[in-house]
Amino acid sequence: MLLGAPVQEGTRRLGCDMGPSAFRAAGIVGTLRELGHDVIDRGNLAPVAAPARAHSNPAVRSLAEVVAWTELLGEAVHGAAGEGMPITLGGDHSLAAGTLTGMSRHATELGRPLFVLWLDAHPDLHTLDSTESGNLHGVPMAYATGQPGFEGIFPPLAAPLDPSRVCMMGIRSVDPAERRTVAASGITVHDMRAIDEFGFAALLRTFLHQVEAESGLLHVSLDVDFLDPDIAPGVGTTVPGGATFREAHLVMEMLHECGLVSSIDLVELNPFLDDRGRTARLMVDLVASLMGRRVLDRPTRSY
Ligand code: 4U7
Ligand code: MN
Ligand code: MN
Ligand code: MN
Repeated sequence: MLLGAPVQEGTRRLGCDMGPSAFRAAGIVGTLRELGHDVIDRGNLAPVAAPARAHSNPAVRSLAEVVAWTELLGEAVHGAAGEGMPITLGGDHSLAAGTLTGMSRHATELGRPLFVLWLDAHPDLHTLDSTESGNLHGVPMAYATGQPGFEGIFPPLAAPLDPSRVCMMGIRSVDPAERRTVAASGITVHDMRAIDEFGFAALLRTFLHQVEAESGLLHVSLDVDFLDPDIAPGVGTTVPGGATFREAHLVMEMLHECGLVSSIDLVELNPFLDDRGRTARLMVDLVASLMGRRVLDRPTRSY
């Protein structure tokens, strides 16, 4: 189930609103159908205009818009999860507040724990009080893991994510306030240093075994800036030293083999900054690997 979420109010740089169109132009629907999946493209969602909302942190921008997207996506993703696998086409990463709201409700109804694999250069762990940029694509994980200051502003989650069920990979840009949250929260954060040292496969395998052991649902949130900017220039927040082409495909292939992925965010694609659709095509190819494309057939769960 494809849901377009052309939100760009979570970032200062315009262009993410064209993300859903670029995913479609790069052939996401046909690619998934060729792999044998039934695909329903629900088109793009649009929240009703919300009155502006102030916050005691004057840096915070577009709060009302992001809250409206969170409510809308919470409903839409919850509904879609009951029928299939919601794949949300962003849009900036603030939309994960909404997709996680929806998946949290779905998981709670099923009585299963929700796990999150966060693939990003950034941990997106700012609170509304700690953000200095005021860009709300930097806050969704603080919201979803129950950090303070979102109550009464954002909709409550059915259950805040248990930090021990969150794994972040690819991290290489962390602000001081986020660093403190990482240390205090118990979230597993594999920065690029850890990945250089141990490799994606070993670290991801450990996490997937945990999801499997607890019969969890696994939500995957893929920020374009997880990838190295040399292969994925179409994003506003490039950070050098990201995942390579093969590392990213390996992660996707392992996710397919584990068979536990319940829902996906594809976020931060900025077609205005892309090089003739290259980043959009790479993201679609990564989704193909996650959804079953492989070089040679392998036994399932061969990792
Ligand atoms: B993204 C940043 F200061 N931390 O808060 C901020 F470095 O969704 C970046 O991961 C946030 O792309 C990046 O603005 C959000 C900055
Ligand atoms: Mn992000
Ligand atoms: Mn339901
Ligand atoms: Mn990022």
